[in-house]
Amino acid sequence: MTPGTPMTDRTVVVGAALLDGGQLLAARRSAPADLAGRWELPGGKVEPGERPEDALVRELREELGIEAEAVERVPGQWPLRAPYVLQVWTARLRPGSPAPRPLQDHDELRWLTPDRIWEVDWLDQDVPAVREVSPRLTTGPR
Ligand code: 9L3
Ligand code: MG
Repeated sequence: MTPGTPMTDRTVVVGAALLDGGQLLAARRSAPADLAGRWELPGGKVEPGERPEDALVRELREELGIEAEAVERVPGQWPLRAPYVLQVWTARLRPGSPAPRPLQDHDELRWLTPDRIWEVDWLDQDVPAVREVSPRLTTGPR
């Protein structure tokens, strides 16, 4: 990094543990090729100067066509390809939001009940985050 370059949020990738009715939304990536077919917590890169919670709402609108809100940060952060790190928030649909549909980067969505959470092939990087979130399916936002 150039000396004097201010540190911003741009190395953070936000992922959403979108919870609804005790189920977690998993999204299957269609791109890039090395990630296609694997499942993730939907989200993406925080833009310079953007709050991570705002990036989450923006990414969910772009990728899934939903109106969502961040609820709380899941403790921890997990390394992605350098310099990115994954941070995760639980999130919920706002009243009246359309149902999620795959608009970009995904080709399938699935709502997972707690007993089914490990039935999809999560991206390696998302596994620790999903493990952290899974107990909240029974206690988190309904
Ligand atoms: N990534 C990993 N797990 C996630 C997300 C949302 C993203 N839950 C990785 C995949 C890409 C990078 O972060 O290598 C940037 O994500 P995107 O902007 O392509 O969604
Ligand atoms: Mg994305």
